[in-house]
Amino acid sequence: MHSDHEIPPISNAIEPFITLEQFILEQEDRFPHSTGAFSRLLRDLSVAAKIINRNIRRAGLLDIVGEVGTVNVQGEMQKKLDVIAERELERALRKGGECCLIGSEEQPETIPINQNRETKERYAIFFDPLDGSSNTDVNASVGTIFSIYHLPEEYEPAHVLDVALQPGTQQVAAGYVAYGSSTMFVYTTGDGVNGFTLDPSIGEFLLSHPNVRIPSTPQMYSINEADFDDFDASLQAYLRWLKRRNPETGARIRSRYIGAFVSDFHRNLLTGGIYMYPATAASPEGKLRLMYEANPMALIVEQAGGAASTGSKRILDLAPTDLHQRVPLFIGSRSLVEKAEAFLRGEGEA
Ligand code: AHM
Ligand code: MG
Repeated sequence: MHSDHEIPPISNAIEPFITLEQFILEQEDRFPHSTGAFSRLLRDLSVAAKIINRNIRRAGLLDIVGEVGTVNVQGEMQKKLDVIAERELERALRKGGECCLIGSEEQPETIPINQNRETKERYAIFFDPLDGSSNTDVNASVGTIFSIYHLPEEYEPAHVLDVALQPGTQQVAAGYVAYGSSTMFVYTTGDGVNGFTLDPSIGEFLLSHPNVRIPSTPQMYSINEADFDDFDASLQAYLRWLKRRNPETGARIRSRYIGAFVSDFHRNLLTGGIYMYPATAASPEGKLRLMYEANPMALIVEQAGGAASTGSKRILDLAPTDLHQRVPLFIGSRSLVEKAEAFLRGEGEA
């Protein structure tokens, strides 16, 4: 017990630390995909993340908040920080040399890079440079999402997108960076999920969340309920079911919606819960993009023991047809995703 005036001791740190780079290097021997080139690729992404982080942290002080004045391929006004994040990722990947194809939310077409490089290992990377970027104007959380695929040794350059567009099950790795109250780099190579927190004093991501598992008792649901009237009646019924008190415990799931997928996903991954962006009248295919939003998060959530679905199909099994294709998304704790699927099939409880 502590008196009112006594401050309870706070444990200083979890020592000894392992840095993201050390962790990646240690994995090299253990996994077929973790070669030197692959390790360098992850390192390049983490360097870009640190630079993006630096810009976000000072955004209110520099002239980098607000819109650029251009519209991206999604028809959305580009934010200055969208453009900065995109540029830093592209720069890091060009410099590193392991990535041969970039597909970005901010670019209409894929960008071939490092085509003349003598390398057997060629990777394609799809990313959302700054997810939830409308949040930057109000000092709320945002994120970066990435998805990595192997490219074959030989391919016809004109058809590179055809070989790069593969189902999510083929991802070599996937991850995200959450720029929240602290900055975290979370990724999977298909052997569990690990999270690293940036220590700004030494400029390193340190392993803080080893082997993340999504809790089996969900705490949160996340959806833009302003669209309620646009939802299918079966989804409305599911939402009503989510709001009920647990008849045994009296507990009720809480609602949280930040408006930045990375942040909502990250919180639900740690607390247990479900994030939903369904089809609506305005967005009949949903809003989120398969290649750089749904697929990478689907791999992560499955690796953490959760599930990701369109409402009727497993996200990772979808055969992509377009870089920017959209997909309805129900992602999080397996029990809640399966319940959503049941309601959408018309098999929910009354
Ligand atoms: P963005 O990638 O252009 O930022 O769009 C995706 C974002 C998600 O991060 C967020 O969950 C969603 O759009 C919010 O959309 P809405 O305002 O319709 O709820
Ligand atoms: Mg996004």
